[in-house]
Amino acid sequence: MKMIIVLMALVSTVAFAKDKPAEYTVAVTDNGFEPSNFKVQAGVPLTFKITRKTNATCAREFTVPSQKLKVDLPLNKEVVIKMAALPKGEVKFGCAMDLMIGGVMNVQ
Ligand SMILES: [Cu+2]
Repeated sequence: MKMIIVLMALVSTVAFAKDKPAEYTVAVTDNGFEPSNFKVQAGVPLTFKITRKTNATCAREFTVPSQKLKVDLPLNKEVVIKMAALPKGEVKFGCAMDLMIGGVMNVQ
């Protein structure tokens, strides 16, 4: 009986970890999105915390064309963006001008 309880606790812990959204902190600087290339967990809801720290570039939105996502990034203000889980593969993101400034999420 004790064994079963331990097992159940373990299973619920794993399920919780799987459902917990993964968080990514991104800054927009004179160098573009930082990081601009990062690994993302597949099948897990995503939360991005993005702060634009420069006015000197055109990267004033966070767009993810494949997800039809476009969010304004006000200067020096953290924007929290929730995204549904992504399938495995490469997902491009970037500025609103055809990702001229942008990066790639490697969804694994
Ligand atoms: Cu641009």
